[in-house]
Amino acid sequence: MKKILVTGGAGFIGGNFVHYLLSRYPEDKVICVDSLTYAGNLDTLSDVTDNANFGFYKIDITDAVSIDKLFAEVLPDIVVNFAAESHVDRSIEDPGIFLRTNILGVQVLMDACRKYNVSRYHQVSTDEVYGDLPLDKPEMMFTEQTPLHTSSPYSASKASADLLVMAYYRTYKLPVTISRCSNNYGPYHFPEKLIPLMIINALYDKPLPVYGSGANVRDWLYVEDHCAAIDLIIRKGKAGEVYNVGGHNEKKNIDIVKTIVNKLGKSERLITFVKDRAGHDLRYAIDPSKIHAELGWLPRTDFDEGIEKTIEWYINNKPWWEKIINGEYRNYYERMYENR
Ligand code: NAD
Ligand code: TDX
Repeated sequence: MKKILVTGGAGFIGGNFVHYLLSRYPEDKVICVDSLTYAGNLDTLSDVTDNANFGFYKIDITDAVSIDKLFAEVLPDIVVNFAAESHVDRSIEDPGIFLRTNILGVQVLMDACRKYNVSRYHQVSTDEVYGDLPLDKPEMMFTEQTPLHTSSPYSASKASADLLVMAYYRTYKLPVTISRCSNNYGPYHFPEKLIPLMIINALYDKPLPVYGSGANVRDWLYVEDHCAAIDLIIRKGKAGEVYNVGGHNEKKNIDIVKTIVNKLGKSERLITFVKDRAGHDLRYAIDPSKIHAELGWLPRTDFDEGIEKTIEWYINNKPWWEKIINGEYRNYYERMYENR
């Protein structure tokens, strides 16, 4: 039996990871810590709250006193940190909270891991720490050796955290691992992100705001495949190692939007080109050969199947996202998209 502490478990990927663990490891305990920011949502966990192997604590990871108290009580074996401010556009608007949560929060968690002899601290990082690749060199991909070279306050905060994690490995011998994954998609994805935003707007026949010309490329992975990769890394990965995670699934933004429009039977006339994101990364592409060779990980869901499952999930789970888009999110949407 293992006690796995999952921070940020009320968010998109953390929520999927909680479900992943509880359905596959009935002997393990899963303790979720989340401060429930605008992106955290207990509805995402409503079907596991009665599970005897699950516990939830509303705590901010930058609150060192509460985190220490929790570790003393729970004594986790493994900590997996998903908690973060995760949206690039919000980091451009207001960087401060990104630095606090994404860097100082990591320090607080790792100090607690040291004090309570946690056997693995896993940092969920991102491919954005490598910066971007040119559009006209399709052979170029990010490997674990690619230098960190960030573009947005968000990616700079994630890269800073990665440096701190490796410093704790070298200095204190804290048994850490890092995963750097490409763009995820799937159930429980917060509506501010490209794929859910386009599905929801298309369902309402609202304009579909594509930044710039829509030529930017992202490398998409179904969220359950990311969860499987992290699960493998925390159980079989080597301390002190970084693992890239991605499924060789590069798509232009405009093609993603057209796929969604066509699968929903809507008109491409809904597509509206709007002002580009400042510092917009051109292309991400992950080389996942290390995690494949060393841990045997391969993605299981291809894009066509994954996007259909995702669209179906949004159609069948309207109450989950309607509650969000009818709340404070309205102000965000207005700020970000009106008169853009
Ligand atoms: P999300 O924004 O959906 O969820 C983040 C969660 O963290 C929310 O539940 C929020 O309440 C919680 N949180 C935020 N600040 C906190 C704090 N100070 N204390 C405690 N909880 C806090 O994000 P996501 O898309 O699920 O991303 C999860 C992690 O994966 C992030 O670290 C992100 O950098 C990384 N990542 C995301 C993607 C992607 O495509 N979404 C890809 C690669 C890596
Ligand atoms: O309305 C939009 N229109 C648009 O054209 C939005 C919200 C996005 N875009 C573009 C910007 C990006 O090129 O779509 C692409 C994807 O955008 P996001 O969903 O905001 O994701 P991205 O910026 O690529 O970052 C995501 O992947 C890496 C996650 O949000 C990060 O947390 C993760 O680290």
